[in-house]
Amino acid sequence: MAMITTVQQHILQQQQEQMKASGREASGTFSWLLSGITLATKMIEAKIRQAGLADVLGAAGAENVQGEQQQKLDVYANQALLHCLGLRDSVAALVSEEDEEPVTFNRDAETGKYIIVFDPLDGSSNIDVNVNVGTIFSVLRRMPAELGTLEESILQQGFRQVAAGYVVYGPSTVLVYTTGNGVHSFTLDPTIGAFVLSEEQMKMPEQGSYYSTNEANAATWPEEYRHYVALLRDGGLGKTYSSRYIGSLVADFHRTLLKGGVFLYPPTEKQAKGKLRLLYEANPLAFIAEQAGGIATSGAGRILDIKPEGIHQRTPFCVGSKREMEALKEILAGVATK
Ligand code: P6P
Repeated sequence: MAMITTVQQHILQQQQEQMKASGREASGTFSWLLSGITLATKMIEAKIRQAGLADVLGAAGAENVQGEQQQKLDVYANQALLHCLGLRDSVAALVSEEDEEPVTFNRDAETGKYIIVFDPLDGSSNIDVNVNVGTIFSVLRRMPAELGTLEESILQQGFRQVAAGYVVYGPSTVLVYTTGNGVHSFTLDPTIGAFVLSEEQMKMPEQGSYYSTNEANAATWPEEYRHYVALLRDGGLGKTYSSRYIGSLVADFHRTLLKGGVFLYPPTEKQAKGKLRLLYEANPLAFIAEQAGGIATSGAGRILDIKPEGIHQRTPFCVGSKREMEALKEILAGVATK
């Protein structure tokens, strides 16, 4: 029987290697924490597979803090993550796209060392048309009390993330994560209910052949973005491009990670600060992109350097292969691309 590596084993190996390098014993706390996330995503996956059968389709009637119609699966996904992670005593706070305020646990700083930020079910409006949706998560370490409050720990810059990942619920269910030591992917094997290693040290191609953006907004983008997309279309980067836009961030990002190219959500007239959320969409995906050799920018600078002001803050979000992103940064810096 071919040897399999589950995500639990992989995380423990990662921790042991990182601890060996630092001379400290892997505490296992971190892998126990991530097992809470993977358990919740398996519960979400099971519920999604039932969608359309058990009447989980359609709005739950409630509205979330974003003023969006909550789909029943949104509510379920949020509850699953809050439940599975709330039981981990290493969690100091949970921040969800679905909740206005963080859920905090009054654990002392020694025990409650981690903050988990997540979008429980991104792209949920696609559920009713059976399009891929995803869960995105980001893990921050709580700062020592003398360096900052729990609130300040939640608003740390993205380069301080200790882990980030997502699960894309599609034809298969794939988990991708990084703890800062490369990007690794796992495929859920429903026969054993485990995420099994499919690829280690994933690298985004230097250049791809897709650009991914909602071109209906092009008229109100800053001019540089229209110029950039025209450059891609006109073969200015030495390749012909095809357009792929699923309208589900995790699916569009996952394709960009595997195939290269670029995903753009620039500022628009309706969303002058961008539409996507910094803490639980842009930051985790930017961490993964950089770990895979890609680049992620807000247009004004590196996503991971942005100092968050609020937990639901939005940002323009452009992410992808080195070649495409360097060309974008040149145009945004006002330097014409050669
Ligand atoms: P638009 C889905 O609602 C979402 O939050 C992301 O998953 C997706 O990338 C984006 O919005 C799509 O936004 O404005 O192009 O429909």
